[in-house]
Order: sequence, then structure tokens, then C-alpha cells
Amino acid sequence: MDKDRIRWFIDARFGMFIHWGIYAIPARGEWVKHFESIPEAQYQQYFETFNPIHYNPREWARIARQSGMKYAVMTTKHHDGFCLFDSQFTDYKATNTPAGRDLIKEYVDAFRAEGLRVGFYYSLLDWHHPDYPVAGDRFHPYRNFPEFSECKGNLERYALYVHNQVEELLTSYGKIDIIWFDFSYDDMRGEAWKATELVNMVRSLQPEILIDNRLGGNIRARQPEVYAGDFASPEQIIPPEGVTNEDGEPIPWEACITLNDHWGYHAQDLNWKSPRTIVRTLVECVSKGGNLLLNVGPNAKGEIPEASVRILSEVGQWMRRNGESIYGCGRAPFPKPEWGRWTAKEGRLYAHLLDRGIGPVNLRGLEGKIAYARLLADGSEVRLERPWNAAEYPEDAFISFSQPELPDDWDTVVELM
Ligand code: FHN
Repeated sequence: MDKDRIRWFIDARFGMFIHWGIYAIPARGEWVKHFESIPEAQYQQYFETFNPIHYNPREWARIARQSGMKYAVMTTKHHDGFCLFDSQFTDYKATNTPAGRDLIKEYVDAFRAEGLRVGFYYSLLDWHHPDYPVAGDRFHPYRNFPEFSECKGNLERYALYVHNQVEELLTSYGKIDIIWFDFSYDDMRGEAWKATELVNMVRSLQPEILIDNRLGGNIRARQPEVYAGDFASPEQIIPPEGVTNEDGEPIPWEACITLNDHWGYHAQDLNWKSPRTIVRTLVECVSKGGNLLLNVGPNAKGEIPEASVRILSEVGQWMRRNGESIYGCGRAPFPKPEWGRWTAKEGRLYAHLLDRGIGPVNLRGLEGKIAYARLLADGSEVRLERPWNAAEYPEDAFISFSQPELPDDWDTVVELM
């Protein structure tokens, strides 16, 4: 792994995932066409009426920046095959809908203007393209719509379509920081997509770009394939020990997680995660050497749902006080303490007091290694002391912060030097 190329990703730690497309019109998630077996002719109505009159990506970028996010990854094409960019290889694109705009160009310009790095999500599945293979059972990611039952597809031609679109995405919108392919499965992996040739092209066009691990390679292998990717992409989970390769060496990873239960806009999905859950998820990812890519699913008008905005705003308040314990941080050389989590970067140690009990904060094993402690939120000194009755406990039991000096607000972070 080229450490210089991935340095910004490690420093950033927190990004916005954006799932948006014509599926926002039925508002039942991005798999609605497949799960409800909507025939092409019926799905066409969404193409013909897509007109996100409130689409203002500068507002999206401001929301992302103010929540503490440093990069974004937006769908350029999801599994339904609809392209949000002005592709020269299909008519199934935003510029041919009432929107009449290249939504990806506006996204790139807006997020860069707000100082964020930009990534593209690109679906390897394509339920619209006639060359995408048909097969299988109800839930198989192949397309299984009645009108395609005779069509067996043509994987050779479809792979060429993928390569052509990836090339236009990486040559039409300036420097792109991430390309996020999604997803390989069964025998549809690796050279089914002509992945070696694809990745060689990607790296020649954008030498600094980062690639995820969903082209079908094994990023954990001792000798990963050329297309194994630069970071692992656990989804809706945080790996218990982070992600390591076969030799037990940590590898970069990014957990992608939804704010409710859907990636694409779902009008009935009210199962929102709290700001505290999101902060704790971010802290857990960083404490295990990973990133968090947190998803928003804008509606058909181009608005990020109000509930998402509210959650991200509160997360941003915490990040403004404590972001130093996130950005550029990773694992600490200590086991997880019972009161919360550690994050660390060169010469700095951050105690995330998440489950603080009544008693002192047990800093077992750190005696003599800490020069001072300060509250990250306001820099105020936190005295380190041995509890008056510590003598009743094993000598190395604990030193502690003076509890009364720690605010009772949630998830206090104390910087230790
Ligand atoms: O099928 C997709 C899904 O719609 C969504 O895009 C997620 C995001 O990582 N990826 C696939 C499921 O793993």
C-alpha cells in the first residue's frame, strides 16, 4: 500500500455517502425495482418525471463540512442503470430527464468548493443495460425482470460499457479521489468485469485515486490481486478487531453505514440513529484504525431529509469540540478500557469516556506515562490523582481524573500527553 497516496484518507476518517437516483421518486429504497419486480415500462415513468428542482449540492456540501466530514462518495450509477452524469454511452441519464443537468458535475464542483474531496460510486450491476446477464432466483442480484427472460446478456460487451463509463467519469470531472465499485458476487467478479485491465486504466488516468475492494479480489491476501483495492469496505458493521491482512498487519478500511435502514430515500423509514450513536460509531471505527462513510439518501426533489440534517448538525457540534481526537487518529497501543475507547496519533492519546461510571476513570498501566490531561472541548486542565482509598487496592490499580472536573455531557474526550 502506498502510504502517501492513502494519507489523506487516514487523516479524513469521516465521509458522506450519497445514494441518489430516480428510485427516490417511488421513495421505497434503491432496490425498489428489483424487490417489487417493477417492469421496465413501469419504471420508465420515474425517468420521465425526474426533476429535482431543489437540488443544491453546495447545500449538501455545507451540511457535510459542518458535520465534520472531509470527503464524499456519490452514486454516479446505481443498480437500476440510471446515470446521474452526462454519459456518451447511454441515453439513460439525468441530462435526458426533465432535470436536464449533469448532476455529477454540479456535485463535484460544489463539494470541492467547500473543501471536501470527491469520490464516485459506480454500480457493476445494471438492471437496465441489455448486455447485463440475466439469471437466477428472486433475490439474485442478476436482473430477473420478465421482459428480459429471453435475453441472456453479453458480458463481453457489458464489461466494455463499464470500462467506457469509468473512463469518461475519470477524464471528464477533474481529479477524483475515490472510485467505489459495487459489487462482485458468485462468478461475477474479477475478470468477469475485466478488472485487471479496468484498474490499470483507472490508475493510469488518476494515479492518486483510491479504489475500494469490491471488484472481487482479496485485499487481505499476502499477494492481493491488482484489483483487490486500497481499502476494505465493511457494510453496516464495524469489524470487531478492525481489518488486517493474512499476516495480521492492519489494512485501511472504511465502514459504510446508513443513518436509517435504507441507502436510497425511503419515505416510511423513520428508524433514525441518534447523534450519540453516530459519534460512538465514528469513535469505534477510528479506535480500530478505520473510517466511517455515513450515508444520506436525498429525496426526489434533491433535498437531504430533515432528520438526516438534524443528526449531522449535532454530530458536527461534537466534532467541533473533539475532532482532534478523530482526524489522523487510529489505534492506541492499549486494550479497550471498560469506560470507553482510546484513539491516538503521534504523541497524543485521547480517552473517550463513553460509559463513565461513578468511580474514577481507571488508567491502569499509564501511571508515570502521562504528563498532563486536558479536556479537549475547552482545553481545561484535568487533574490526575490517585483516589484517597487507592491504597486498599492493588498498587497499580488506577490513577484517575478528578471526576467532578469532568463535564457530564456525553462522550467527553480527554487528551493525555
Ligand atoms: O446493493 C448495494 C446497496 O444498494 C448499497 O449501494 C450498498 C452500499 O454499500 N452496496 C450494495 C449492497 O452491499
